[in-house]
Amino acid sequence: MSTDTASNPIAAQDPEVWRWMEAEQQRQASTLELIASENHVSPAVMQAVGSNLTNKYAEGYPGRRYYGGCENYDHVEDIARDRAKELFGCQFANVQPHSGASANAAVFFALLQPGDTFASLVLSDGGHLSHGMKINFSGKYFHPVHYPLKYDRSQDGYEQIDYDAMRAVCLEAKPKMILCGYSAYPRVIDFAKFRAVADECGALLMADIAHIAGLVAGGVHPSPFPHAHIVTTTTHKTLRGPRGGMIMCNDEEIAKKIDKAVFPGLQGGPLMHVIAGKAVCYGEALKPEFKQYARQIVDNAKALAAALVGRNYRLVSGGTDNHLMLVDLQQKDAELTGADAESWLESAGIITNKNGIPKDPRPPVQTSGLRLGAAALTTRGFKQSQMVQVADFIDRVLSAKGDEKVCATVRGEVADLCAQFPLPH
Ligand code: DSN
Repeated sequence: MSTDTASNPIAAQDPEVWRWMEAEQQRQASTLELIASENHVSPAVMQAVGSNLTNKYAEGYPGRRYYGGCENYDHVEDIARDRAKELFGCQFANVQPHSGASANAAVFFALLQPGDTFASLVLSDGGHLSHGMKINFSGKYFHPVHYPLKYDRSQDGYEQIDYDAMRAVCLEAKPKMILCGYSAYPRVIDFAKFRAVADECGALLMADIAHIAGLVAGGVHPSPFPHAHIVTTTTHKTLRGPRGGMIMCNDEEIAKKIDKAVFPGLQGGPLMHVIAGKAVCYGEALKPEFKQYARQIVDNAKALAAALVGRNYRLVSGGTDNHLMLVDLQQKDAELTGADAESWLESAGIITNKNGIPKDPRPPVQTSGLRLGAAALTTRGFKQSQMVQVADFIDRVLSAKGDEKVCATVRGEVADLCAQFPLPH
């Protein structure tokens, strides 16, 4: 890439930083991104996030700002909110949360009092740290109770949510809020069942659709609306937007409380360049092509899952309905940890993350599982046949226990495959 000042100011002005940005470009271009929470954004989203909209404070909301000069920002935020509402079919959207965790924090602080009980899936079963982890705000200032998965191998729906047990936990604990939506759960979420239990125990239902937002927007996962009272999401996973968060609902009173909790409760100035990126991403997701993209993500995940099962890997819950899967490495090799698998695969150009599996005997820094997602590869244009190739790469590396020669050979094949499927440009 050019290093002259006009076309590449960073390279010209600050080669020390540019060197690593360029290296990162190379890394992304030549490796397979299988982290289920990551994606490759379009050049239009990238342009918005790198734009002059970073220059301004716009504390407040459109038409009610605490700084002058916000008229253009008001339009951008209005577009983002309107598109979000259209995309997800809801009446209110707050597009200011800096991240999914801060969106979740805003909901807790808007609708619960410190010490209030809420129900969720524990992190080690696929939940999220902001769903009640002890050292997170959610577990420190609020009181989580956790509903289980089905842990008995002989049960139908093994390692899937145990909806009867969830109901029993909630009727017993009488939570003020029930959370559904997860970070490492490969199955469809039955939002209607959660809402029925929420109604039975007088709780609010919050759906955190950070992982599946793009699938919901694309119509390949049921929508949390009209069941959930509050929906939070990130914008950068399957939705393929900039790194950020969002909160949606259909109730004006709840919406007002959420707006206040986001600003001035938890945040100051919104990241308006990121909000512009969200607006652009929602515009992309409203196009018919996005539906095909979402469908292809699920088809690709299923193809990868089937190819791994065919190579004697066990998947948590036996497969996937969405964009991700959780490989239980123990069946393939009792000694193999998620940490080793992640590191060996990385040396072959395959980027994944170690992940605990339900009832994992190993600690989170090791784990017995590997989480794989199909969203980023689908963005590059991968179809089912390439996903089978990816399963083959993974199996060769893991079967060879990370042997250097095997990793180097696979690394070359990965680079060749990547060259055929360039990043969005
Ligand atoms: N850290 C994200 C993930 O990888 O799923 C969730 O916030």
